Amino acid sequence: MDYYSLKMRASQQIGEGDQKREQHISGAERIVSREAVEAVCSAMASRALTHSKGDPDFINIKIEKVCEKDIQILKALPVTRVDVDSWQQGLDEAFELIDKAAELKDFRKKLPELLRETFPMRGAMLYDIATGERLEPDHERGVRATYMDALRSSDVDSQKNHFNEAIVLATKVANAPGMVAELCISDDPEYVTGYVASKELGYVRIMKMKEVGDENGGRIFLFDSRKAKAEECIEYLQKKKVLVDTQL
Ligand code: WAQ
Ligand code: MG
Repeated sequence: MDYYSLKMRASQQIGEGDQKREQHISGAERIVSREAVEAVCSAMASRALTHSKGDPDFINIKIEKVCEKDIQILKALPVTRVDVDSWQQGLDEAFELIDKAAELKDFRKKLPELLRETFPMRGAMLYDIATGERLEPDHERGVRATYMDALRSSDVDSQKNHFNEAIVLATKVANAPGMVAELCISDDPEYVTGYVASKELGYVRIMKMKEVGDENGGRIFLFDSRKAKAEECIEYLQKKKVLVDTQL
């Protein structure tokens, strides 16, 4: 059977004159059967046009054929959840988990700053815990994990299901060569649940990680250059076709 990859991104021009820049509004990735292509494409357009971050003036939807033999099937990370009383406590829990995964002294002190740097980015920061360097070829954009979907998912929701999409992305990312852990906070203003994920930790949902209404969010992929080459990791994130089995 042939599959098709669909990718959507939507943005808006903001600012005046020299300050003019593209603000990312929405993005989505799917891998679906031929029959689902048109419906998914239309759902993507509708999702971009109704996003809470704003009204996009640029929407790009790219459709590509994918050979079944090039697709890797992964088992979804096991999910646990951490309930917290406040977003401050949630962030604290997340930093604690990341700190342990990175095995670096005082690393958590750096995390708020790193997280802030991800806020304007469309992709994720790829941070090398061995050298303290950022490895994204384009720091403004970051690296994007692409070509992934849930196995057997034929749904064509024009509304985003944050959890379903995040478990797919986190599972792909956790399986990338040299990946140590991921930290994620949505940039959708009304979505306050975030997560920390890795092969060892699984997918740890942290129920509150920011204030309602806050449009800042981002992702940090913690990578260890002693375990793999950065190029290999980026190649996997950006090119490898992955379907995630969430029913195992
Ligand atoms: N690859 C890399 N980074 C990405 C990608 C991608 N494919 N998609 C988004 N990002 C970055 C980008 O900088 C966004 O600003 C940021 O992550 C947040 O993206 O269990 O919805 O799509 O309920 O807003 C977590 C679900 C939802 C938690 C996360 O992120 C749960 C979410 P968003
Ligand atoms: Mg978002």
